[in-house]
Amino acid sequence: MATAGKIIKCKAAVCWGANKPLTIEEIEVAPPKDHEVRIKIVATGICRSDEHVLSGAFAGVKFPIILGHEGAGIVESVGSSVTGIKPGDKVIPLFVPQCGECRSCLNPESNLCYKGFLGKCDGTTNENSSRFTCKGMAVHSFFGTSTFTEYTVVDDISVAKIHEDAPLDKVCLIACGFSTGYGSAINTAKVKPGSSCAVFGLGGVGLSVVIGCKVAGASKIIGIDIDSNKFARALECGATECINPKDYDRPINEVLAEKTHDGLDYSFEVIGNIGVMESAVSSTHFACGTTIIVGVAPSNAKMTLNPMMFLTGRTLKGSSFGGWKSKDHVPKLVNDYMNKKFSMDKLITHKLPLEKINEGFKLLCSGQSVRTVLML
Ligand code: PAD
Ligand code: ZN
Ligand code: ZN
Repeated sequence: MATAGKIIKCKAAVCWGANKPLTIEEIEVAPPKDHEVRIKIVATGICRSDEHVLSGAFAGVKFPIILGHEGAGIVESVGSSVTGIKPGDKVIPLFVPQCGECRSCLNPESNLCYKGFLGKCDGTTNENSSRFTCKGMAVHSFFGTSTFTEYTVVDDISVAKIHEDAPLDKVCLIACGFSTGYGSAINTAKVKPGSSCAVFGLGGVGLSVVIGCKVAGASKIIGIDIDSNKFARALECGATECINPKDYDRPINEVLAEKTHDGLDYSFEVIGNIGVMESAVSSTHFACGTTIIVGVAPSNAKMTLNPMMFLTGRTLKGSSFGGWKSKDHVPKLVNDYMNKKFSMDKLITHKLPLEKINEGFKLLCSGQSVRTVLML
């Protein structure tokens, strides 16, 4: 491409601090260094985790920063030593990298690569510096992806090449929300055919858990949300019934125990609320129930659970990015979507240009949207 090796000037939504609106700015994006890839972002979803930064809930974030980790785009140029990816390829930037060498990457049962954001909160590239500047200032990158910009630079361990015909305005959700929910059912819980499941929280990630439970063959999928407006969509995604805890004057675990012959096989917490996590555990069957935590709780939060609940045979697990090994599995998930193994169409409620990004966050916070996809 004509821009290879040169600084690119482009538009980006810059976040200057917690609780401040994003502003659309002209930024400079430096060429990719060794083992880095520069990508033209085409579409990106707005995820709750981006909003957590905006509302100040994420510790360790440095400003100014370009958020966004649910994007898809086309490679513009690659740095030296990059193999398997070339300009023109369709790609998904990965907020969970896969270095292939660390203990997590080598273990077939785990997916949180040591080189990911859990090890470095400001989500910078390999060299711990970003490739963005704005008004002469360095701008940090987020989760190693930064997709709220026309161009971004990521590490080669943080990008997956996908099918050349993949619709980027849909498969961008595979970068986070969809894969997280779907994989927590398929990989982490390993939901069995004929089983009973409950999903607490029916946002974009929760609905993706519902889709995963359905694909896995669960016979009962109960959606739970305090916002009954979420129910119609949950039923369309595969929930067999939906309940609102506000409609009951007794604990929801008692209601669920009655509906499921003493308790669920699987429950999923997809909100980030400690009280709901405790209910999700007590809603499962005492001897064979499994709970998966997907929601991100505040960093200082503590759960209170009686050990007897686990002595009887319950299991409690957590799931990040649905347990997928990102570089290996993201291209397969894209192919599965294209082969119609599952649909994500119900998850996208709004499409907006990048300029309307603040409106997109408002739609998420007011519960009006499931996923807004920004088109760049
Ligand atoms: P969302 O805000 O769109 O959906 C949350 C849903 O929960 C909404 O429908 C709310 O009405 C509902 N809700 C809120 N409080 C309650 C309550 N007390 N009882 C029942 N329902 C309630 O968020 P999302 O679907 O985008 O994300 C959900 C969580 O998943 C959030 O915590 C996010 O940070 C987390 C997440 N985790 C990962 C991961 O890798 N583990 C990845 C992406 C997102
Ligand atoms: Zn996310
Ligand atoms: Zn690794």
